[in-house]
Amino acid sequence: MPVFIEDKALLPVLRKLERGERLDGDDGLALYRTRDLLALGYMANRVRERLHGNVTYFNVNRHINPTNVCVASCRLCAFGRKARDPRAYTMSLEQVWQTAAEGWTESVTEFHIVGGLHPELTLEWYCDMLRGLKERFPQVHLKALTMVEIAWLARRSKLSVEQTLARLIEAGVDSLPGGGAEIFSERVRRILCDHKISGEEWLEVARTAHRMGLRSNCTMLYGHIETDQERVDHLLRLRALQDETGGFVAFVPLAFHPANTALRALAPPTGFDDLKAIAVARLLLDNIPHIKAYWVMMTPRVAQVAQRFGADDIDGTVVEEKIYHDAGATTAQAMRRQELLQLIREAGREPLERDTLYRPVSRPETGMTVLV
Ligand code: V47
Repeated sequence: MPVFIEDKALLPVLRKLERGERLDGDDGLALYRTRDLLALGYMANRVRERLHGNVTYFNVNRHINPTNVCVASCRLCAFGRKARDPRAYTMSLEQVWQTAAEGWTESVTEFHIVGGLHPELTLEWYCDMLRGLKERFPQVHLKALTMVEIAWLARRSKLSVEQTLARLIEAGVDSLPGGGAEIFSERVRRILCDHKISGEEWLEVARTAHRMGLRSNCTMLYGHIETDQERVDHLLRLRALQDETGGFVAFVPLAFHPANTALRALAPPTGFDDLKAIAVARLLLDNIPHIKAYWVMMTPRVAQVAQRFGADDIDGTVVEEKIYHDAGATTAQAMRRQELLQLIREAGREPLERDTLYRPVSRPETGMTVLV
């Protein structure tokens, strides 16, 4: 037995990895069930280094949440509000553009735009918002609207998902974020988010978007009431769609934050769970290029360690995060580029600034591509 493995149940997985064989559901379960985090991390790190060498990616981005008004009442969410709630807000188009301009620097390469399922905002409103952003910030990539928001806009405007996406693409959407996938299990969705589209529908919107040439990310919300089997099923369904379309760029495991949600009595996932989520994802999702340790959700400390447990990305500067902070996150709302560089370097990795599609960003002022 290799000296780094304590849990014998991991040996068949290691053999498969050595032979370059694909892991199956049983392997996934063995990975989730092990307490041998170092062996798991070692295997995931080997795969990560084979794919990305010593590089850790980051980007300079800004989150914009145009509204928190949401017709769904997901028990997992602390962000959404009913329209009559005094804490509800909906930005005007001018306010969205102003928010985008706040703290603006030439370095920003991405706006990450998501919000609630608003009962009144129309598809045309979203198209105007996107057009206005493109006019003002033509060089910035618009990663906007989750599969859930797209399905909602399609339903409200009585268009197909394809027609809705065509309008959004024409208005300036460049790619889609990975949110709203939660856990595909119908059992869990009935409890956590029964107003949301089903897992099958989420995958179908992603399939359509990929077929139309849009790339997207994908996520899994873990650490609530899901079983290991349901986690494995979720990852394998993403992997199956990726075999078909190749459209996913990055996978982002999202740790559940229970504070201020209907599930506030649950204990939040631990650092151990977070590292495991990263490592298992790296090993099972053999066809998704990037695994992102989102520092806002994991804390910068765990996201840093995750760079040696399978992750190759730490996400970005973010600037103003609401979804996790409404759910009690105690991390900062923003991170300066310099801080990201330091976190990455201290993990012994080489920082590489990327755009949304993982192309290296070169900075004309320094003439450098790799920012080290
Ligand atoms: O869609 C909501 C989740 C997502 C809670 O694509 C919660 O690059 C934990 O999707 N506790 C939003 N999670 C975040 C997201 C994301 C973040 C960073 C990068 C990317 C990307 C995507 O957060 C939601 C939902 O799945 N969420 N409420 C909560 N209480």
